[in-house]
Amino acid sequence: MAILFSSKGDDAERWRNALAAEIPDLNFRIWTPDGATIGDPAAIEFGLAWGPKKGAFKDLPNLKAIFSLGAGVDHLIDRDLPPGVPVVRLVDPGLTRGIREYVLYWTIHYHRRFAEYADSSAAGKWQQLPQADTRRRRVGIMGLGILGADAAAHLRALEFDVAGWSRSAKTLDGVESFHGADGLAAFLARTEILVCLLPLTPETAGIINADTLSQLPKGAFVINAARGPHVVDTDLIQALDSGHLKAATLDVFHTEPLPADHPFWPHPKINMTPHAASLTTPETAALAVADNIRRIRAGDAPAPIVDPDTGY
Ligand code: NDP
Ligand code: OXD
Repeated sequence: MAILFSSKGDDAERWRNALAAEIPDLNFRIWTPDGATIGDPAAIEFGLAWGPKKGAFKDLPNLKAIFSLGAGVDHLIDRDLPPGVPVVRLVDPGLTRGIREYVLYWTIHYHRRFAEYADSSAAGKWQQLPQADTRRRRVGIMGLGILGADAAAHLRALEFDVAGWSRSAKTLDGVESFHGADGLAAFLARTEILVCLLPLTPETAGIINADTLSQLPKGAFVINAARGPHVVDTDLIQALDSGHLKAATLDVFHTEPLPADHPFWPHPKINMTPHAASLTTPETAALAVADNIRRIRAGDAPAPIVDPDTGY
């Protein structure tokens, strides 16, 4: 039994070791363009991938599942994956914790006006600002799945006024739920700090645009920790430059690494991180992958499987 690894950026040796610790009899093979390292294609039952080369998982007659190395699966689009083989998303408490920290950090940063304190400090100015109250700060999370629901629960623990927007209606303790196209306007109108944790699909691409940004109250903040193409870059810059938005935090971009001449780099109201809101850690993520391999071996379905119709 073997697993075939194909990723641009992930550390193959760490994955090999982490999986070996869980499933010692799992052969770990690394994809190369000439196919030389694959060995017997019939022995490969699993794929493990982030942005694999097109066709890397073709012609493997016993392939049972392809595991995404991330929570998102847009990196698997147009990769000529074999039809009918389930694609399994990564759900890893380590990944969830990272996003939680990122969302809490930036929400508190904006809520407590820490950038203004940093400016005062740099200018040698002693100036207190009015104390903000979390109970009166309206945070809105687009995407109430594994990551969005977790972030919402932890924001609630700090007593933020939290709402979420998803495809289907949700019942989450203390979180106001909006859903579907019909629920978007009301969700945006009440949201002072907008957090995007949506998957990238044809329906969600470009969702942070001039129209949706204009529906946020003046002085709002945007935190995008999902995918770059959720944002129409020029619309975001326009909303910041006009003063409608106060600031934005971006972790993800249309092109990564962000090109050196992109106008986001010098923008004074944009805070950026290099797709590092939460990094996949092999030592924790391998537990989830190994768990699913055991399920498949026992004749059960892995989870969560991507729905090809919705794309997430
Ligand atoms: P889930 O699939 O668990 O959740 C997705 C959520 O988005 C669900 O609530 C879903 O609604 C909602 N949604 C999907 N499509 C729509 C739509 N058209 N309209 C409204 N809501 C919609 O995903 P995760 O929480 O695990 O991950 C979310 C994303 O976070 C990933 O796809 C990835 O892109 C990004 N990510 C970024 C990282 C980073 O470091 N920057 C790290 C990890 C993930 P419903 O519940 O009704 O299905
Ligand atoms: C992910 C990511 O999808 O790292 O997990 O972006």
